[in-house]
Amino acid sequence: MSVGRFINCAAIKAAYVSAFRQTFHGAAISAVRYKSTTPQSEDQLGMKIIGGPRSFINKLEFLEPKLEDAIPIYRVYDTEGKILDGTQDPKLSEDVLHQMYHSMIMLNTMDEVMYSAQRQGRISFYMTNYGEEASHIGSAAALDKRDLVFGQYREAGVLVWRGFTLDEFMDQCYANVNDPAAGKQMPVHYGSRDLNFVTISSPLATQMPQASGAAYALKRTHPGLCVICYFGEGAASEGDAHAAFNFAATLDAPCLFFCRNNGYAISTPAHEQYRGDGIAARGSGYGMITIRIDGNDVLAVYNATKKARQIAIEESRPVLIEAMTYRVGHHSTSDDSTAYRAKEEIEEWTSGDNPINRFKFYLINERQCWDEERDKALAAECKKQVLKAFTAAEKRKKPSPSLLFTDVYDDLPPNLVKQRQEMVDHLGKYSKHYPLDDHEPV
Ligand SMILES: Cc1ncc(C[n+]2csc(CCOP(=O)(O)OP(=O)(O)O)c2C)c(N)n1
Ligand SMILES: [Mg+2]
Repeated sequence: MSVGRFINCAAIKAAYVSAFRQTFHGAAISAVRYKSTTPQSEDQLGMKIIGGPRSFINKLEFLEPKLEDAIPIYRVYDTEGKILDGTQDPKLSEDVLHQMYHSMIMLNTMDEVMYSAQRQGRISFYMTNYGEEASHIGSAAALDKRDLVFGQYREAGVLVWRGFTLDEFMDQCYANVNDPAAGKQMPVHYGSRDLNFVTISSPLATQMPQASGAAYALKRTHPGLCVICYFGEGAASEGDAHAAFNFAATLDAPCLFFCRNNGYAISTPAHEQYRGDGIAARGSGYGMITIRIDGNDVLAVYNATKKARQIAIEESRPVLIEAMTYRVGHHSTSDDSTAYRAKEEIEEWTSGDNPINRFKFYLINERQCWDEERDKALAAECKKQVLKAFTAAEKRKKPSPSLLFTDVYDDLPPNLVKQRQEMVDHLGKYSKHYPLDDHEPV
């Protein structure tokens, strides 16, 4: 009951339609279009109507969402990395292309190692980014590094692109002495003031109204910069998402709302998440310029984000991007996705529409700037670097237990002063029951 229309890609439409039928049949059902049956304009009627220009019809007619009106999906290359329309190839330099590919492989390698580390009980929790590498790297590469990023939690690739080091990733996940939050956040709740990446927070969509507000502030204080706000199609059901869209639209705030529509919100598939034509269809309702893109095509993501950034800044308005992708991994290490989706479905996306392979095919076949030998060498080098950072992070001590009480209040209130003293006394008395040697002194 769904359709996935791509711009510039009639040939592979059929394959995608079937894939999208399975996973995105909520995302591409329909789009509302306004019909014009002999309208009479506001001017003709000589009326002023609050809320903007209106026209009238004298036929009783409801708007019917239609399958064929679904917003199409913009893409640059197909699943084999073949360019569909040469005018759409951004023709990035080999250096930039290699940097993008390197970031995708590094992200992937880090996920592999950290996922296994969690399974072995070495860290408490982890979330992989498998399948969404192109959405992260394509969008991050199109931004100015001074643009402010509000993430949800599955955007580690944006940090890789910006230069967050492997040590920083590992130290946060291990909650060791170098973790800026001193273990008070769960793993993958990264943040970096230096890299203009606002710290991740667990409650869904809280970053969205904050992003609208920050974009409004940036417009006033730093013209020429914008905010990008990443969120999942599941988070888009939160009230905060709607408040964020409306504030950004009415305040003309330069905010890029980047929806990662990966088909699932933990176990809830997109078709149970919403009716209508997915997230993109909401854009026009808020007066936002909008595009739906192939999130597994790194060049489509790059082009769309670059143009969206230009519009947001030059016209001072928000832009909504819906990137269609697929969450290949489990939601997190607390989830087993085979309980609610078929293994064949995962396999189909892993092999049939793999963002890393598609980019690699483009590099090899369209640009002749990559080969299998270099590919193997890159994979080995990334693994070496990730393991080195991983081993170092694991060896570092944990923060002092006293830091449990810092960073919330400037002056610790008396009840917490008392609790801290009780903790110190308790640890002194029962020290042999706690791994205190692994920690900095109390
Ligand atoms: C306000 C709130 N409600 C529920 C949760 C539990 N929760 C964590 S992630 C998640 C699913 C989010 O899905 P989506 O936004 O599509 O992002 P994805 O995990 O697919 O990247 C839910 C329901 C939460 N963290 N916050
Ligand atoms: Mg999702």
